[in-house]
Order: sequence, then C-alpha cells, then structure tokens
Amino acid sequence: MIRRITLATVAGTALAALAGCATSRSTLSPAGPAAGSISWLEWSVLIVFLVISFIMWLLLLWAATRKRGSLATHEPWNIGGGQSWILIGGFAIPFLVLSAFFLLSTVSLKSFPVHDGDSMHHPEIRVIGHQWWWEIQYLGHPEDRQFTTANEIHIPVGRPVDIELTTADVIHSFWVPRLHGKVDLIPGTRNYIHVQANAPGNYTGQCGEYCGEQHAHMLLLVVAQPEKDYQEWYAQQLNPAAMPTTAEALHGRDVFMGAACSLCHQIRGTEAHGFVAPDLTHIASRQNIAANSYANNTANLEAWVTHAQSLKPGAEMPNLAAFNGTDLRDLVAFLQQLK
Ligand code: HEC
Ligand SMILES: [Cu+2]
Repeated sequence: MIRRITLATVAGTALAALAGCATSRSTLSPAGPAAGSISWLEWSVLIVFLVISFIMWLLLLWAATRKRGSLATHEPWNIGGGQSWILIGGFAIPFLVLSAFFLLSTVSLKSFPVHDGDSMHHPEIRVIGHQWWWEIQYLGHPEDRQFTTANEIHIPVGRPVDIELTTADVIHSFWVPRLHGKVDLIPGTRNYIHVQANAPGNYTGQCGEYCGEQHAHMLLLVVAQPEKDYQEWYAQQLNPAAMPTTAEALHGRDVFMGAACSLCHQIRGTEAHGFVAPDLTHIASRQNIAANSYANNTANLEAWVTHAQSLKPGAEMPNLAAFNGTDLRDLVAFLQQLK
C-alpha cells in the first residue's frame, strides 16, 4: 500500500513537473541570450541544491538509524559534542554556497541589460501597458516610418531590439519567458530592455504583474522573423488601411463609422481616430484578438464585437449587442480585410 502511494506520488509529481517544460512560455526552453543566462542560473541552482538536499537526507537517515549511546556519554555541544558540525555544516558551507550564487546571479544580471534613459537614446519600439492590452509603437526614423499597433510585436531574428516600456495606467510587467526576464512598466517612468530571439518563431508573453480583473488575459505575442520578412511586414504596417472592395465590406465600413467604434479605435486612412483602444488599421494581420486571448477568426470577432464583456469581463470595451445579422456580418467582413 505504502509503496503504491509512493509510486503514484512520484509519478504524479514527475508528470506535473515535465508538463511545465514544453510550453511556449517556459523559462526552461530559452530562445535568446538574456533568457539563456537566466536558464543557466536556474539549472545550476537546482542541481547544486539537489545535491545538498541529497546529502542532508543521507545524514538524516544515518542519524535516525545509527546505534545510540546513552545521553550521558554525549558531550555538550560547547565542549566539542557536534560543535564542528554546526560550524561547518551550519555556517561555512551555506556561506560559501550562497556567496557563490550571489556572484553568479550578479554576472547573469549583467547579460540582461536594462538601461536607464541616458544610455538608451533611440529605442526602436515603445510598449505602453493598458488595462488589459498592449499598445505598441514602432519609433522608426524619419517620422513617416512610425506606426502604432497592438498586442503583437514583430522583431527581426538574431539581433537585439531596444524596447522602451511604460504604462498608461497601473503597473504592468513585460515578460516573454523564452526571450528575457520580467521588466516592469511603471507610471511616469520609462524602462528599457534589449530583446533578442535566436530563431524565427512565435514567442508568447504575459503581463507579469497583477494589474486587475483581466490580468490573466493580458497576453502578448512576439513574432521573430528573418530580416527580409520583417521588413516586408514593417512596410505593410506603414500603409494606411485597405479600402474595402466588396459590397459587404463597404457596408461594414459604414456600420463601423456609424457605431461607437471610431470613438475608441483608430483606423489610419479613415475618419476613425480614437486613441483609447487598440489600433485596428491592420487588425486582420494579427493572429489573435483581445490581447491574444482568442484566435482572430469570424466567430470570435462576431462574439467579441457584440459581447466583449462575456469574453473578457471588465475589459474597457462595452457590449455592442445591438447589431442585426447583416450589419454584424458586414462589420466583421470589413475588419477581416484590414490586412
Ligand atoms: C469604449 C471604447 C470602445 C468602443 C466603443 C469599441 N471598442 Fe473595441 N476595444 C476597446 C478596448 C479597450 C479594446 C481592448 C480590450 C482588451 O483586450 O482588453 C478593444 C478591442 C477590440 C478588438 C480587438 C483588438 C485587438 O487587437 O485585440 C476589436 C476587433 C474591436 N475592439 C472592435 C470594435 C468594434 C468593431 C467596435 C464597434 C462596434 C468597437 N470595438 C467599439 C474599446 C472600445
Ligand atoms: Cu497584469
């Protein structure tokens, strides 16, 4: 019976632990230099402390099972009974191990640059946290190389990208575990970070600082692309919104402009100039909606536009349920051609 319980516990724990290894948001599979150095530190701490724990278990076992003398034959600790155990095991070894890890963490912090404003003159991207989505400004030079998007950051692969972090409301934290460590977005302050991905791919991130009701649905996507694809994406994002060509999309455009949407959202090249919500100029080019909480497809767009509060209760987008079938269909058709 005890053996079974032990086996089940060990197997269960191992499964739970292994399940954490393979996700797209695991610090255990680093894909950039900063995450690499954090992961290296993580493994060394884990291994050293496992070895120490193993030795402790052996000592405990030995103490519990050895043949005991009577208490009277045991010297008091201050005249030699176990004094050296206390000095070496309780002081010298922990001092050495903890000092070594203090030094290692300091070295690892150095490879994870967070600059102050002075040393970071020209960030390429500014990320502004909002409850509960990410505003993303590309700060290209000259000014006509600049545009704003949301929730999905594209970076070229293989070189560091300088990102400035700030917030429009409360404290958030920028964290893409496979690429770098957490850096907070703090009101009235700018923080800086270098982000680099070694291989092309999608890297999921998550707000790392509790920021209210929908904190858990404040996800982020970093898409690392070869330089050429990245430049194509960049050029495409600079364009104003596509002009609708189908009758549905044209009608959908009127629905959008006639409803409250344009009070909050911007679509460059149209009369929609709201600035309190994600820029929708190229919404169809994004993989997900609602800060990467739902896939960007017809069903989810229809659900989101009419019942945002059911999908993300508390989000700053109201339910706009009062569309009839055709209006809703055409509105979504309009959004879907904003490539
Ligand atoms: C009161 C302001 C407001 C109005 C009005 C509004 N929205 Fe939004 N919308 C938001 C906010 C804020 C978000 C981000 C919510 C989040 O992810 O937490 C959002 C998100 C979205 C998204 C997802 C964007 C993304 O990148 O994740 C779409 C699509 C969208 N709105 C479409 C519309 C349409 C269509 C209308 C009009 C029918 C509309 N919105 C009206 C505030 C508004
Ligand atoms: Cu948060």
